[in-house]
Amino acid sequence: MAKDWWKAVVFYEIYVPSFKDSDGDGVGDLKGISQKLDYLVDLGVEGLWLTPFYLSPKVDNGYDIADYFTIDPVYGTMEDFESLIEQAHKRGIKVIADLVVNHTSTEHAWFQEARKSKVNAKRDWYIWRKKPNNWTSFFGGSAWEWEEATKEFYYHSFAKEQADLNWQNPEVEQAIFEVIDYWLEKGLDGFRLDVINNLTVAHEFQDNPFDQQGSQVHLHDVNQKGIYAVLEKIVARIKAKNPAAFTVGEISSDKLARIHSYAKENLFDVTFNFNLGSIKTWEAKAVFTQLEAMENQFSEGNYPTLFFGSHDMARLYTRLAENDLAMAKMIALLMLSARGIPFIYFGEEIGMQNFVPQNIQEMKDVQSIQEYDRLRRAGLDSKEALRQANQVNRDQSRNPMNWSKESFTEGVPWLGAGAEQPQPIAELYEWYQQIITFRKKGAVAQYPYKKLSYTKDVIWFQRGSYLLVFNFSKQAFELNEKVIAVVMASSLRVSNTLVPAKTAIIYKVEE
Ligand SMILES: [Ca+2]
Ligand SMILES: [Ca+2]
Repeated sequence: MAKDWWKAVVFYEIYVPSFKDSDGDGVGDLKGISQKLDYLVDLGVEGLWLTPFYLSPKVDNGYDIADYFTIDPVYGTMEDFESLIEQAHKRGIKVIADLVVNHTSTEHAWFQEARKSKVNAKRDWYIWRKKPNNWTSFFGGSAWEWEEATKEFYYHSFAKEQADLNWQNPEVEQAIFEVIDYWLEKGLDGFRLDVINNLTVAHEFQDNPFDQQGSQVHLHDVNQKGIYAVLEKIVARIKAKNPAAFTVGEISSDKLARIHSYAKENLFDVTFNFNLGSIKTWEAKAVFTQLEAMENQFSEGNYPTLFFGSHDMARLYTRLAENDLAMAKMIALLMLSARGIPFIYFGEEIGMQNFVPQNIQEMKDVQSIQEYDRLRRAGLDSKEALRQANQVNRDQSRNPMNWSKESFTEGVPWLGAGAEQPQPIAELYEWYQQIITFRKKGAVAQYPYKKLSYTKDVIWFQRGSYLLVFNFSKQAFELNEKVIAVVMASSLRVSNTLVPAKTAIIYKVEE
């Protein structure tokens, strides 16, 4: 297997509980994914990223792992996993999965041991203090939780049910190495490494400073000095086991230089850069600014990632395309033709929209529930607290895949009703399919940008012998370039050189 197979692949993120339910209990599962592999082949994706399916109490939907070596029964069995890998590989689809090693669930046997006494052999696998400092959790509130039994606080950078592992302890490293070996032996083709720059903290435990808006600056609890050395060892272990394994790091930062610093030789193949994906509106200047910044940061042979949706972001179709098919088609073409490694979030190819809980009982995301409770304590009424909490609610994009109007109707879907979704948009699906097919021919993805440029409301770039034009405006314009032919266009045209409003076009041009 070529070591850099991932450079040509379109990835597809599957949020496991929400993709396909095979047994009618209302929760997506591994067998369900196997049943839909032909759908993914038809769409053209060749890489899957599966969110956690390991044993978990699911306080944070599986990102709180209670046993790294066991499949959670709600998602199936080890046989189901092995069969999924086999079936995927047979179809030329690679599979990567989350490696969540910043923390474990407090239900993990390691933590259950650690909490027993201060002299327990596992005590130092986690981070304990007699007194908390001012560090806050990324889900809100103090990052320290009191343990009455041993009269100390343990550290959790996310929910209190997710205790941070102590990466200064070499035993932790060895234990996680076994996890890595185990899943690569099972046939995984790589890992998406969750919140990976949070792994180490400053062991002087200095208080964090605050910015001018009064928000805490995470100076001492992320991107700490020892982090690169630890990550290099993790990556070395992965590549020793499988030199072709792909690694993508989730770096919590909005600084491209910082994000990029984790994507290089001996570190990750790529890192998620959220700046492009999380832009607020589909506006040419904002998109161009990000493309240009990525181009300046990532040299040739070094790839940024391209995505506008994930299980942590509101759905692309609602948030960015404003429920407008023409805009969704432009976004898709940009994501799949710009320089970088694209990650489609499941359902965006059929135009799935946000799920918005109408009451607190419907809310499942630990982050927004904590925010709701905080707002209620601050005196807001339930309606206003719900409205504000929904703005940070990650359930928005976690609604079940809308396979049809009848999908997820057996049993109770774990989250919301897929049936409330409008019908899947066949035209959008076919557009994704066409672009991916075009991309696979290799005529674009392997070339650097020529003339990446922007004028009012229009972005264009050339790669190889193709010119891509994105007209963000509400007006058509006449293209003043010598073109050979139109290869694909996201809307109807009256002439080859006319670029209608809200339209993206691929032209064949002289190289
Ligand atoms: Ca199920
Ligand atoms: Ca940590």
